[in-house]
Amino acid sequence: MYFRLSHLLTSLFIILFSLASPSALAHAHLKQQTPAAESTLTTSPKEISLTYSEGVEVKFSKIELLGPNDKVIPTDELLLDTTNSSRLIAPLKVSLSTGQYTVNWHVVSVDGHNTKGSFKFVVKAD
Ligand SMILES: [Cu+2]
Repeated sequence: MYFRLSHLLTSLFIILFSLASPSALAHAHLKQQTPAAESTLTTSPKEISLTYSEGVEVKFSKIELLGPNDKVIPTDELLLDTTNSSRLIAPLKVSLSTGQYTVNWHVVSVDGHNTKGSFKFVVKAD
């Protein structure tokens, strides 16, 4: 009986420890984006904005915008929102014409962990 109980306690400790591990909690997950994923816009956006669950390091983060035929669309220097260290802004240099666009992002959160992802949106600017 004693052996079984100690075995159970050890398992419980391992489970609690892995749940409480900061590395499992502190990654920057994308919470909100503008334009919204899978949305269709009738006018070109002025910027791409991404809001994360954690503060991010703008110097080590990247937003890439691809247009129709995977053509790279130039964006201005990536900015951190001055009032929200979890929000990145990529101002657009050009007006987006009709087509499908892909945003590929890669960020480093303030705890040094990397996360990445991508989403698409459509512009129908007729
Ligand atoms: Cu992390």
